[in-house]
This record gives sequence, C-alpha cells and structure tokens, in this order.
Amino acid sequence: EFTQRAFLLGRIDLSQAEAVADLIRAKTEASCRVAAYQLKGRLSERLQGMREQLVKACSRLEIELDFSEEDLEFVSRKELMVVLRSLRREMRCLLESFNRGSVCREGIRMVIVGRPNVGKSSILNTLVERERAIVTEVPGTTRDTVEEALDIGGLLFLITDTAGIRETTDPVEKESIRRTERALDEANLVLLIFDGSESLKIEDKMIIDRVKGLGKQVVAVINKLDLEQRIEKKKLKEWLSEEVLIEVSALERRDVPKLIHTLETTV
Ligand SMILES: Nc1nc2c(ncn2[C@@H]2O[C@H](COP(=O)(O)OP(=O)(O)OP(=O)(O)O)[C@@H](O)[C@H]2O)c(=O)[nH]1
Ligand SMILES: [Mg+2]
Repeated sequence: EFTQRAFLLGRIDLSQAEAVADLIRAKTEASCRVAAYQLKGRLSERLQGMREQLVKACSRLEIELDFSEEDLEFVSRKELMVVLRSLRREMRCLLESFNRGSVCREGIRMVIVGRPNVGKSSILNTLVERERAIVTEVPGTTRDTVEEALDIGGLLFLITDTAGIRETTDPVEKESIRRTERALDEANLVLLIFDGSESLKIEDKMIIDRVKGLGKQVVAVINKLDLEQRIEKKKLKEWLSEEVLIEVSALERRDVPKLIHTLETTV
C-alpha cells in the first residue's frame, strides 16, 4: 500500500516500485543487491539520461527538417552519429544486464541429464548435502523430475534431477523422458553426466547432440572417479568440443568443490 502511494504521488517510479517487490522476494545476496540498486533509482537515472539525449537528438533533427530549404546546418551529422552510437552501446549493455539481473532474481535453472545409472541423483545429493533423490544401482530409478534449490556463491541454483535418457517402449519411462525434455527446454545451464567406469555408449552421443542442439551453457562431468576408469576421454572431448569437462566422485565427494567452483564461474 505504501509503495503504491509513493508511486501514485510520484515519489518513486515504476522500476523502483518493482524493485520493492524484488527485494522482498530476494532469496540470495546477489538478487538483493540487484533490487537495492534498482530501488535507489539508479536504473531510472540511467533510463532518464538516455531518454533526454534521444529527445535532444530528435528535436535537432526536426529543426533541420523544418528549415530544410535554407542552407543552415543546426546539427553536425558527425556529432549526431557519435551520440547515437554511444546510446546504442549503452542500450546493449542494459539489455545484457537485464539477462544477468533476471538470473539473479529468478535463479539459474540447472538440469542434470545423462543416461540411466551414471549417477545424476547422486550428484544432486552430494551438491545439496542430503539424500534428496533416491539412489539405487537399478537403471531407471528416477522417474519423475526432482527439484532442489541451492545457494552457490550468492546465486540461487534451481537444480532439477531427471530420469535417464534412453530408448524405451515402457510407457512410464517414456513419460519420464518427456519430462526430462521439458526440463531441458527450460534450463539455463545443463549438467551433463557420464559414467567414468564404463566405456562411452551411443546414448551418450545422442544426449550430447540433443543438448548441444539447444545452444545452452553446458558443464560436462565424468562421475565415478573412484572406480577404474574405462571411459574414452579423448573421444568424449571430441564429442563435446569446447564444453568444460570435470571429473568427480559423487560417492566419495571427491572434487565436488571443484564442480561447485566451476558452476559458480560458468554463469
Ligand atoms: N563407485 C561409485 N558409484 C557411484 C557414484 N555415483 C553414483 N554411484 C552409484 O551408481 C548407481 C546409480 O546412481 P544414481 O545416482 O541413482 O544414478 P542416476 O543417474 O540417477 O540413475 P537413474 O535415476 O536410474 O537414471 C548407484 O548404485 C550409486 O551408488 C560414484 O561416484 N562412485
Ligand atoms: Mg536418478
């Protein structure tokens, strides 16, 4: 009510009013910082400054048009171009900061995918440090998507563990895979898991191609580092090309801090 009154009386503008809601909803330090910046009116100041410059450029051009018959130059084309170019740069910066801001506010949707039994649920459990998802040695254990929130370096990660992707005729598993696909579509970041103790399978390639086709950020992980390694790392690197690849053992929590650090620096 007080925010609404402040807005209606012109004490704050719409972006500041929205920042009040963001500040209340903020779940991490980063989202709190973004909302506070906006609340102080910094975003409004930037927008106002840009608007003023545009209006000025526009009015100069209009004068020019009004007196186009006469041989008078009210504005130098070169100067105008400098102003417009710098404005365009600033707008691009603002657009990019919008994406970063929305990631801070809404959190990063990270989806864990891979073929069955590679240790996706174990990775989720080790990240959140509790037995969140059921883990068994039976491939196809996770049927429905499992979600959990985690604060990593002040950023909110909304982690989804999914059912393993494989060819199947089982109707329940088919539906599980459809849910995995849906989670993938909504993801900002994909955690692609491989089993280091087994050689690469055709399904691994299929999943890589599927994920790459989405054009999202990917962090690849070889799990089960504690077992004898049979995975063809060279071939995997070729399949992945430029994606980050790290090795962990979810079971022994080996190199998990490295994985967390990678996630923190990737986004
Ligand atoms: N040795 C070893 N075993 C692991 C590791 N991570 C997972 N496992 C085992 O691998 C098996 C499968 O683990 P899950 O975490 O259920 O694998 P998943 O990918 O979620 O499997 P689905 O849900 O069936 O797709 C379980 O028996 C785990 O104990 C690891 O780092 N080392
Ligand atoms: Mg699972």
